[in-house]
Amino acid sequence: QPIGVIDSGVGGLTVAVELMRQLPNEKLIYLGDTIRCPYGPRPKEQVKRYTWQMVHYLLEKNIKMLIVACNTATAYTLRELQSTLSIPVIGVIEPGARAAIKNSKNKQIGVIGTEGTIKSEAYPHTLRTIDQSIVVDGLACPSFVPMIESGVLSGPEAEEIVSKTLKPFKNQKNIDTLILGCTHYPIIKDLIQKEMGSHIQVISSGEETAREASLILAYHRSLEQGNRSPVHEFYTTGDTEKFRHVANRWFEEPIQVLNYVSLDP
Ligand code: DGN
Repeated sequence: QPIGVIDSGVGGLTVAVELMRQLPNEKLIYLGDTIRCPYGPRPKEQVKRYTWQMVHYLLEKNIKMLIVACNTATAYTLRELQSTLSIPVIGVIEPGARAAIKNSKNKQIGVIGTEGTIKSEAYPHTLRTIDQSIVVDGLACPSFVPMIESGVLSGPEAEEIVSKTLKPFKNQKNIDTLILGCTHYPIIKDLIQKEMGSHIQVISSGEETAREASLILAYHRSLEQGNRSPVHEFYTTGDTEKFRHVANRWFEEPIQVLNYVSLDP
């Protein structure tokens, strides 16, 4: 069975790459809602509806796990998906938050994302659930996703947009770690890193999300192995029909495998 991955567009590919690297034997089915991208400025209810539409499409494809590789959709829909679906559902916010906390020394963490993600306060909430003393600064970068979806990934235009947008964060905040709270942003990570300076550690959630997916898969595999009823094998050196006749009266379930075996005297 495949793993389903959804995003509002190409951003989730940054997570898909990590999934493919860490889980080379798992098949992915990716759905990017490119035509309705960006999700960032859309109202919560609309993002939820679009997300559910993508999820229903992938459920038809019989996925065994869902990765919501979009921070905006994760912020608005993760809990609902997790409590409704019978398959494991993983979002990108918690893994990203964990990675940032692991990295930060001064406990001052910056988050950049879509307006929706920043407004939802999902990152400050998640970060402080893990460690109450974390100080979080958020900044919405609404121009990044349309720029990336249109294929502008480097050059003077991209540099100018990135520099203008990140200005409020540069040199004014004491953060030592910056979470890319939008799965599109790792695509322009180099530009962001250059703008912020090398003293800031820039964190993408892809790697940590893929690690969580592989842990959950391993756990489910071990559960399956534990629960699968063993198929017993019965052999007789005598008449198999007579043996089966007695066995089937004695056992509640008919015996599946019954073979004649000849042993050396
Ligand atoms: N990749 C989406 C996210 O992580 O939030 C981008 C959202 C958007 O569509 N603007």
